[in-house]
Amino acid sequence: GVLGVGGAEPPELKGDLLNVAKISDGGKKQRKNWTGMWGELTSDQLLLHKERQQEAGMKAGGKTDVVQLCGAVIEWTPDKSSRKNVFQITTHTGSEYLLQAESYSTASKWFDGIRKTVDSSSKL
Ligand code: I3S
Repeated sequence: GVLGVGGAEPPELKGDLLNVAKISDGGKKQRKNWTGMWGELTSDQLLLHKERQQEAGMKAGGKTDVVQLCGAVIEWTPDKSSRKNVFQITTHTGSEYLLQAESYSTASKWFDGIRKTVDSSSKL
């Protein structure tokens, strides 16, 4: 893709409930287990919060999964689930996450945002 001089700030997204299944942890296959998680996209990470309040930085006792996007690969993966709007993030350490949203507009908004973050953080 073509970025202007200085690049563009990656869009930061939050506030959507995403269905997440971690299917590999550092190359080790995991049993698929879909869980609703609150997404938050930063300049180089996808944070997946168990509790919505964690988006605001408040303690909520839930846990946050941190997906490093530098060197990651993101792709639509219609064959990996019977669900619609499923895409996969493969991190540089070989962890694989399936993400899904009921609405295509929500799924594609996150796909596009994460892809831009992957591109910009992998360039540094
Ligand atoms: O890829 P799979 O094995 O068809 O994924 C399904 C299973 O993980 C299933 O759990 P069990 O392993 O306990 O049967 C889940 O309930 C399904 O949601 C998974 O399929 P989908 O198509 O929803 O990703």
